Amino acid sequence: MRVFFIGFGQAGGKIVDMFIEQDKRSQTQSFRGIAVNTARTDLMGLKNIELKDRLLIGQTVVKGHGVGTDNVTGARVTADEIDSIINAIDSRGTHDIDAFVIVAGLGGGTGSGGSPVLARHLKRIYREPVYAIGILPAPEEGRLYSYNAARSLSTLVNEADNTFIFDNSAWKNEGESVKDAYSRLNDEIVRRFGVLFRAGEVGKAGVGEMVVDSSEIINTLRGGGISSVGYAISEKVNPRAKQQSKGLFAGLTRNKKEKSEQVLTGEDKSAKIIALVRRAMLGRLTLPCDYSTAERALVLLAGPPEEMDRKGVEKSKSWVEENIAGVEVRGGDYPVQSDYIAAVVVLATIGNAPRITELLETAKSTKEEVLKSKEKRTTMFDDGIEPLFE
Ligand SMILES: Nc1nc2c(ncn2[C@@H]2O[C@H](COP(=O)(O)OP(=O)(O)O)[C@@H](O)[C@H]2O)c(=O)[nH]1
Ligand SMILES: [Mg+2]
Repeated sequence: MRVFFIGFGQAGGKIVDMFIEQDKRSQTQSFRGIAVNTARTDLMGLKNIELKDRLLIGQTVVKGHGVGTDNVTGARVTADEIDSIINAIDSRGTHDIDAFVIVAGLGGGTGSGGSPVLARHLKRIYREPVYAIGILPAPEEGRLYSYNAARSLSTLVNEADNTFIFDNSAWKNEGESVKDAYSRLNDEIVRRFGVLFRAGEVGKAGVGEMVVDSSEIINTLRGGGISSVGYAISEKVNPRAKQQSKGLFAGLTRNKKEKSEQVLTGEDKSAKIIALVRRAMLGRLTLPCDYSTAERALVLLAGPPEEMDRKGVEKSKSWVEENIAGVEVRGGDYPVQSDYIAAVVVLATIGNAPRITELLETAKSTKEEVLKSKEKRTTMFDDGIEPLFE
């Protein structure tokens, strides 16, 4: 699918920059992207998005210094300057794209406030679906971040056609700070969504047996709400490449297992694919959630054409269907020149995710406390003394 990415705020910009980098190296060029921010330095730090595609907004309000964690200001400057954002998108070209994807960290200010506003306008102007990848803050970032994320997400789900969630707290390691984890987390994000959004594009490795086109991705996502993505990668499947990569030891390492891999039967191939899809769905999801509440699903397999197997794909689709709430499971394969098979499972329109419930509860109690402390501040001076002026 051909995707137009908009990276909003610092996290969003960095991640879209990585999608563009990945696309340059890929066998199909199917991504384009711009970055929007209120902070000049964040835009300067990008590497792959062209300079003319980096848009600074809110200059009259924050003078290029960013809105901090004030997402209300983030939303306001986005609304005020929506025409220049749309102009930047139009000048990059939209006639051949299949979808827009807005990427943002929901806990901060610019991306948190700006992305719901942008989603609304994109939907008003273009016919293509508008998706979002929203990143949830870790609780250790403080309650303001959770509060911002809850407000942003509640708005975003109503504006975007579907919102994929990536939860920073589920992905950072014990004892590791969120900041130290960023680059590893971003790799995980770009790897998963790169496979998903590139589905259906025809590269050098030819056309798959069961091709997934963009309309199938779009149909999977049409229930709206929030979605989560699972991913798994196989061991090296190409014995010749394995041999080469081992250099000096190549001749010595041809053990039984490798030999048997060269004569994989259909049964083996399909078992391998089913196992991989199971690992993708039962492993760590971008948003840990109860997969049995998903309304729809999409199963994607990317790998060398000789490793693909129609029966394996069909069987794994049935397995996913038995495990989710709905009955609509789409899927297929797409060939890439690679030594690995990657499986992506999209769990679309999730009914229950404890992390989201927790986030909304934190936000509610934070709001009540903010209101109470405001009350205290005003009652302290509320003892009948006349102010000098009103
Ligand atoms: N996964 C990931 N999260 C990030 C990254 N940078 C910032 N965040 C998170 O995104 C949220 C918003 O931060 P930021 O993007 O700086 O805010 P903004 O620039 O005002 O939109 C916070 O919860 C950060 O922890 C990043 O590179 N990767
Ligand atoms: Mg920041």
